[in-house]
Amino acid sequence: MNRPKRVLCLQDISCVGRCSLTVIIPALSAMGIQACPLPTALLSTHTGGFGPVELMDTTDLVAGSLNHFDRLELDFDAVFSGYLANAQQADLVLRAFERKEHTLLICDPVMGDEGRVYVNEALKAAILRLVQKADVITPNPTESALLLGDAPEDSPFTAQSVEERVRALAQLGPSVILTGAEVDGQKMCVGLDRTCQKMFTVPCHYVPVRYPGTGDLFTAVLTGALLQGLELEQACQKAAAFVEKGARLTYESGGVPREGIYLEPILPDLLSI
Ligand code: PXL
Repeated sequence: MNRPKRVLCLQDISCVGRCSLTVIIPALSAMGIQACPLPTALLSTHTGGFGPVELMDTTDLVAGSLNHFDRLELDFDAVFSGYLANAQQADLVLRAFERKEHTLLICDPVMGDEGRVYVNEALKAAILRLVQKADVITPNPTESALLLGDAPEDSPFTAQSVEERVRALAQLGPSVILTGAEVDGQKMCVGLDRTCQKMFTVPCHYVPVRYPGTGDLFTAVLTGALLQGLELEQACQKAAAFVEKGARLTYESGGVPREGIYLEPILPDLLSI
């Protein structure tokens, strides 16, 4: 048997609230892929609804660990970055992106949502540098506007305006999946695969509640599916269907939104994805 593929995951650990590494690790493991977590911060909970959090900065750990991996000449099949605590960390991720050729580079440019921005100008500029090196990016509408230097508005799209947005993002370099876009009244992912220049849409049925961590879970399943050899469009379909199922189950079960989606009961689905 070949060794399972492995992904260096640069994200935070939020102890409670099912997001970032606490959903990414189980999802990748269930897909037969080794997740190597390098935490960008340690938090008591995520920042979306539990009040003031306990937070430990781990920038030194990230820097030292990347040096250690260099000394070991470790190879990763993919590097996947998400929540970053500061611009220095984003520049460290850039180093991780530049370590080896033939590594799949996935950047979820975590900067904001629903028109709100979580990052300062320095971190925004550093994330833009990462995006330009990445193979695939998965911004939400707010992040897509920020990446293009626009105001972080989260307004609905038309078929034409969403195509313009995605093509402009692809001009930065990577393949693009714009997540959670409302296009002519329908929520969808809109993608552009740079390898074949094909645009595609994946309609999604949203429940009327926002759960934290759904973007992290989406990009984790997308990464796993790409490493399994699927094309971007098929990988996007798998990831969107899985997150949609989790959100529906949680909504129908009356789950508390800030706790995230009920991942544990549906994790077995990923064994055969
Ligand atoms: O992507 C969800 C997420 C990840 N990490 C932290 C967060 C959140 C959402 O609020 O606060 C620290």
